[in-house]
Amino acid sequence: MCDTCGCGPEGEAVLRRPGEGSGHNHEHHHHAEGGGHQHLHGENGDGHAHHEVHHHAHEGRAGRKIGMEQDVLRENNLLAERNRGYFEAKHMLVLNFLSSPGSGKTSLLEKTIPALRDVVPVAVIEGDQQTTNDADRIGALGVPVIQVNTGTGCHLDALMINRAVKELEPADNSLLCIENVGNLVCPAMFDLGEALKVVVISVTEGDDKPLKYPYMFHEADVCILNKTDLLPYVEFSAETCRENAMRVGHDIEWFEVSVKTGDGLDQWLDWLKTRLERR
Ligand SMILES: Nc1nc2c(ncn2[C@@H]2O[C@H](COP(=O)(O)OP(=O)(O)OP(=O)(O)O)[C@@H](O)[C@H]2O)c(=O)[nH]1
Ligand SMILES: [Mg+2]
Repeated sequence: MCDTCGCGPEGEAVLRRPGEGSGHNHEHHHHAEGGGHQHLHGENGDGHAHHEVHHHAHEGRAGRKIGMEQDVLRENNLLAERNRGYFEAKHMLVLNFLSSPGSGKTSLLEKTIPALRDVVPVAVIEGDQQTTNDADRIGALGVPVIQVNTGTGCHLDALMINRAVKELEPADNSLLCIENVGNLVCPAMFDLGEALKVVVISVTEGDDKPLKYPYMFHEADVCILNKTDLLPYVEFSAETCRENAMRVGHDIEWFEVSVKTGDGLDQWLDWLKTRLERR
């Protein structure tokens, strides 16, 4: 449950048992009556896992909360469209990089930017809860970069990008890379005005992740499977992961890379160069 973006609206909990559905259909929504909400309680006193669903009828509470979340998203979407108009007017290509923490977003940028900077001007917006670690890494490449620290927030939003872009003043015809906060859930809901969402997943995360986090993979235009150099050491099927990603994001562009060894990076870079030319 995230209080900042209200990504877990109470009363919308979906309760499943093993084998009940694929995880990306939204059957079995248990809507509590009267705008109430549900709690899942864990272990009981004698150590047995004991799940109980309590329905509380706090009149209108969930209703007001969902209303607020819709307002937040509507406001975000309006501002994201303004960002998008600005980017288009400046003939910029804007990519939003998303993943769980540590999948290799910054590492991928460290390889992507040097390969493209002779082709286009590149600028970067880094999103993290704390530290300028990633901005420092990107700054070392000599490209303009702004770090947005979200504090308790778990995602970037369109207003943060709007403000960061005013600071950054990216060049016309440039490539702007936005690295979102490491999180496979909330950032999927927030349009920033980007042209493409690029989700990075690494082989240590499990090949079922696209099914478990379907919103992210549904929203993504591109999926980059990273750390393929580790495939011999983990139980992970790249083919299964690709199939799972295709099930929730039917026309997702799929790349398999090892940022560490450089394997597969040419395909990604060629594709990106083609996108830049088409712009
Ligand atoms: N073995 C291996 N390690 C990698 C690869 N790519 C990145 N890493 C390592 O994975 C770790 C995390 O990489 P980052 O690039 O910081 O990941 P990130 O997605 O930017 O992380 P956050 O910004 O914290 O969400 C680092 O220790 C990298 O060296 C790869 O292809 N293979
Ligand atoms: Mg990073």
